[in-house]
Amino acid sequence: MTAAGPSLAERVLAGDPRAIARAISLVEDEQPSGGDLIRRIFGRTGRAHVIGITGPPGAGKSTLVDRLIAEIRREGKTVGVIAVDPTSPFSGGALLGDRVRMGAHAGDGGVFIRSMATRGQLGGLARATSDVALILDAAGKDVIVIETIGVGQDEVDIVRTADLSVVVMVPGTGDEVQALKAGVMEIADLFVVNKADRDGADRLVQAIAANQSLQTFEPGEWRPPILKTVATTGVGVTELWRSIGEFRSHPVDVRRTRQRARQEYRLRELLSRRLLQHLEGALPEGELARVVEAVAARELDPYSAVETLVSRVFGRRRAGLHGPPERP
Ligand SMILES: Nc1nc2c(ncn2[C@@H]2O[C@H](COP(=O)(O)OP(=O)(O)OP(=O)(O)O)[C@@H](O)[C@H]2O)c(=O)[nH]1
Ligand SMILES: [Mg+2]
Repeated sequence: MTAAGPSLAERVLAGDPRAIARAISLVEDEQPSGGDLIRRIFGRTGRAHVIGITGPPGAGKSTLVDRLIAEIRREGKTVGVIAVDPTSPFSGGALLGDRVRMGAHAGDGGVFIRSMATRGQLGGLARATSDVALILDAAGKDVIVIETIGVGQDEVDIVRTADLSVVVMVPGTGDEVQALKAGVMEIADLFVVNKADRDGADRLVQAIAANQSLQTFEPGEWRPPILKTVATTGVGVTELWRSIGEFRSHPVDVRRTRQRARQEYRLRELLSRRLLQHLEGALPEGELARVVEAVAARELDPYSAVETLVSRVFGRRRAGLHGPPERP
């Protein structure tokens, strides 16, 4: 525990932008003081409405977010934006683009924008993003928007931290095929066909609708609407914001179930990381490396390796990972 801990937490809770930025850096760098901070502020979270916006590079997500910020501010609400940067050098221009575009809100104290870089560590970004969302939530932001690129597993994990997920697609890019592959149909609460000023927008809407018709919906269940927007001119953005509001006020159970699922996911994730740390710390020096060698040399299978390692740390009787525990 650092001496700066409590005051930083207090400053975050008071909404101090510099404290928010500092707190975000701590969780981004996976500092222990970051975990300490989350512990202090967690009781004051759960109030913000978290919106995830995902879609392929260049789909117009940032332009759309920029428009949404205006809608949110018009209602007098405050907003925090987390723009998750791509790892791919091909979309490296995105960060600058985001800065330039969202820079229009730079002087507005009710808007906090932060870009986050992917570090290439699996799951690390999803974890950091959900912690950043907690910080912005505790800092009193009414709405939190998380922009992520792509439709891969990392994005799905990030989107899992949101109350509502918007999937943005663009006509004439074969997005519909990619979407079906990556299981985006399951995470979308709202589909946006952006760049509707281009040819093929209606075709894409139909393709999504056709896919949706294969899904079964319970009576009263939310059926993700498919909206068309032109982010550059703002066409359809008011309708999008209204739809987001409708989802929010629709079935209370959906949100509650999702929040519970989100907490469970986080808890399990933190737990497995902690247990792995414990195991690594508890094993004799070089033991893990020796077991890895043995598996690599095909002297030991991975299942037995796990059994051996776990029983060495936690004891034989509690270590039955598969099959019944051995008799003492
Ligand atoms: N014609 C047209 N262009 C658009 C529309 N929306 C965005 N654009 C343009 O598409 C380009 C990419 O927009 P961005 O908002 O940066 O897209 P993004 O999805 O945030 O991009 P990444 O963050 O790099 O994935 C920009 O040149 C925008 O001006 C639209 O509705 N119609
Ligand atoms: Mg962007």
